Amino acid sequence: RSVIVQNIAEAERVGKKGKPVKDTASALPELMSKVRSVVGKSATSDLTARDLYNALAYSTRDGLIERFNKTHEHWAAKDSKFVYYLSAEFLMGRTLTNAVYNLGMEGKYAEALRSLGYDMETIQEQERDASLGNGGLGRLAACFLDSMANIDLPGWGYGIRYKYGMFKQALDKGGYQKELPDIWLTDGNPWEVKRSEIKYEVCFGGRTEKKTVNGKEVSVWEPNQRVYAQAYDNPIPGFQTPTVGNLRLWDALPVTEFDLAAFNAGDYDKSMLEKEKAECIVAVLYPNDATPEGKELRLKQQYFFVAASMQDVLTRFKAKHGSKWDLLPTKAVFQMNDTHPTIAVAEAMRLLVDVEGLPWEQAWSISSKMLNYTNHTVMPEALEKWPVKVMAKMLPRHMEIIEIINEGWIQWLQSNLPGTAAEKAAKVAAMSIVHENQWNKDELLVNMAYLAVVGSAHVNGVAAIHSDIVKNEIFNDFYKIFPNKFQNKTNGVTPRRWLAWCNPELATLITKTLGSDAWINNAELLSGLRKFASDKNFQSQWRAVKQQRKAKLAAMIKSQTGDDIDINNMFDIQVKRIHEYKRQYMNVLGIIWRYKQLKKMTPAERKASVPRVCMIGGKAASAYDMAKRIIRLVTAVGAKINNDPDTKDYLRLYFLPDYNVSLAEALIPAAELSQHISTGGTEASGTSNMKFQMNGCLIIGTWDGANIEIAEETGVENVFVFGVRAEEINQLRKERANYKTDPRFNEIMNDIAGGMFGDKEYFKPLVDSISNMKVGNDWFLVANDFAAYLDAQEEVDKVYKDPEEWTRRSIMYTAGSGKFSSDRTIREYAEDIWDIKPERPLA
Ligand code: B1H
Repeated sequence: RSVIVQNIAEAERVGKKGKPVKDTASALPELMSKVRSVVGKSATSDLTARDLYNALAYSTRDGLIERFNKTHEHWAAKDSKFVYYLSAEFLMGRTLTNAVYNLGMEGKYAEALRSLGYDMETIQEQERDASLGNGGLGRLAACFLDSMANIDLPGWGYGIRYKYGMFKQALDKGGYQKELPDIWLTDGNPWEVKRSEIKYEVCFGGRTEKKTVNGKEVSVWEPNQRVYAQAYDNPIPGFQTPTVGNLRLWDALPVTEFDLAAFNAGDYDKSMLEKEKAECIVAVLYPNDATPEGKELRLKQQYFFVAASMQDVLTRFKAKHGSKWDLLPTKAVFQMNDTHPTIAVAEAMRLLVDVEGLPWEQAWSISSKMLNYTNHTVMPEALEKWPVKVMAKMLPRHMEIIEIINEGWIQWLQSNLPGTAAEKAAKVAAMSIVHENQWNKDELLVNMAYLAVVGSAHVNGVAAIHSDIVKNEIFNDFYKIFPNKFQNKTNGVTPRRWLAWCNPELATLITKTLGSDAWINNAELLSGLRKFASDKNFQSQWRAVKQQRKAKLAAMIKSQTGDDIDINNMFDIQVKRIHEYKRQYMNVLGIIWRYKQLKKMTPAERKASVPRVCMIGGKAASAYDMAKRIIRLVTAVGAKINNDPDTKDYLRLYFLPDYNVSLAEALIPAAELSQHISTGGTEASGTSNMKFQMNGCLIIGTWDGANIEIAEETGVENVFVFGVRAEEINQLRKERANYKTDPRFNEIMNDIAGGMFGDKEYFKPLVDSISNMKVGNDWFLVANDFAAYLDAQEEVDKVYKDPEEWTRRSIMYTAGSGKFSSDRTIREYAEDIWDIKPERPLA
């Protein structure tokens, strides 16, 4: 490479092969100028891929910032209404390729890189994922930002600039999950812009004191900790539009950086104490998915970013509109991503009443018009509840405000609920924002979801079935009182990252077939593929693309494991956070059954079977013991079957470590079958199901979350649907102590318990959790659904033996995926909840 690099001066002048460069003429000098100014090397020294990544990133950043400024000047001039998406998580993944493609600069840079002996893919590998999220909820926030910019919707994301994101997952020698810190910022982050002048004070702790101000008794908060929130902006480019949106993340800084007096007195620890305490707040993302963590530091994080974001919005509002506070809801709306930012309800009241001096009623009317809440999980135990004691200690004024809100709410209920006094009392107790802990009568809790429902203009679920559960079960009492408050907004994913950029091979074929690339911004146009679904010639091109992507993935697995994988075998993938409700366990049991069948077959019978390469990936929360045992079961079963000479040509199982956004971008285009097999009524939506669908991957799944709508769009007959439905599970749970389990299921339980895969002591709790049918066991009905699952898998094999039928279905999936573009989702939010219109800046 150094030979090539020494020719840079020459390449800059004439380009590759001595031909004068046109497009590259502008990119190469630009890159080389960044090599000098940012990387600090001269053009003739040895350039590494990392150097070129930095040069490319900073060059791209220039383009982003220029458009960012134009967009925001335009929106400011128009005084556009903004949406602020408050989220504790933004799972952004890598930025480089997405930015280069969205800005339409790929040709220019690809050519320049080629002349230096590199390609985009190698350079992109240099970037670490920004993993500031757990799973679906955080990635949804990232897709939403992409779509907001893409449809020119004035809006920002607001979150936390965690120093350590989602942990890096490795496997130790024994095949158990090992968690390593995600140190993502050490090499610098070219994609953020520090806004040194944008800094707010955020306070914690202390107490409140009653004082008389202007003849009125008021409660004054005297906190005992203060930190600064420091803004960092992350530009978000749209595609084929000049709009560049923003994700503003907050870092925490000490008010006093360094205590010189303490240092001089020899107390070195104390001299740094304040800095450490501030940094602690934003140090790390809590790695729990779909269940909240009730730790004090978590509440501190939540309040920290909410308080900074709201002050920021109010500061800008005041600069424009002074104290015309009634205008605020016409200029700003907030979307609360799950309960994590719902302290916003109390913070809005504190800012408007305590800081701006508005009467309570006026403040409430403003606040409850501009806040909205999205629920993402149906499991009641997953709704955040903070002990009153914790809240009162950390945020004493907010606790008072919540009590005032609750008193008003209870009074309102008393005078508006129908029924006898006793009936009313029962309802009031059930709907109170502050209530007893059902497991500990001595403890009072603040129910953050109830606070959000009472304090919001709109509440929504994330898929049709989920929104029904939100209305009819979780918040049914509230729904009966405010039926119009509740909506559905089925999730979506960005077709830029999740089809066009991650699967350029398929994108090229689609564009060629549809005659234009307009589908990238108008995914409904993908339905135009339906008429080619049975076209033999098109089918063979479609299959060739899949084979290409399978080969790429096989090469990756070969480099990691040394194993050769036959790309004519079916690629069967399940990737998502490890959870009992998602039932990775059932997938493994199915693989064990397949293995046992293969073992019994003659070589000729095996040859006639459908060979599969099964892949499972996902992280287990560090404290989620069962999930970790499931991972170990995957690695143990994989170790056995991948090394069995009788079966290894017909069945493999790989656990893919460190599932993250970038790995998903490599896996999803290569998948032929993907599994979305949660117990009916437990997965709110799922979003990877949409990404697989877009990439023409068939689905085996339960009638749950967005699977239902995906099946409707794809054609139910094209999806492998099985298992109990949401409406049946309550009854089945009651009966499960009595039901007869399938003999195949019992046999496998005995195999695991008997040590067929080693580690039998370690697997015992796993076996016990679903095989001893007693009350409380097998909550997610693995035993009950197992037979139906095996039947559905048999149907999968049957269809796979008919490549034309399989390919026809595959095309129908992509053709039916238009609805699941997050552009559609965001348009619905904009129209039905936010009341915001697109506003495109001039190019
Ligand atoms: C989802 C979460 C979640 N639902 C608590 N709930 C968390 C809850 O750190 N915490 O405390 C983190 C995450 N995440 C997911 O949201 C659902 O399980 C998916 O079904 C859904 O597709 C996704 C996006 O709506």
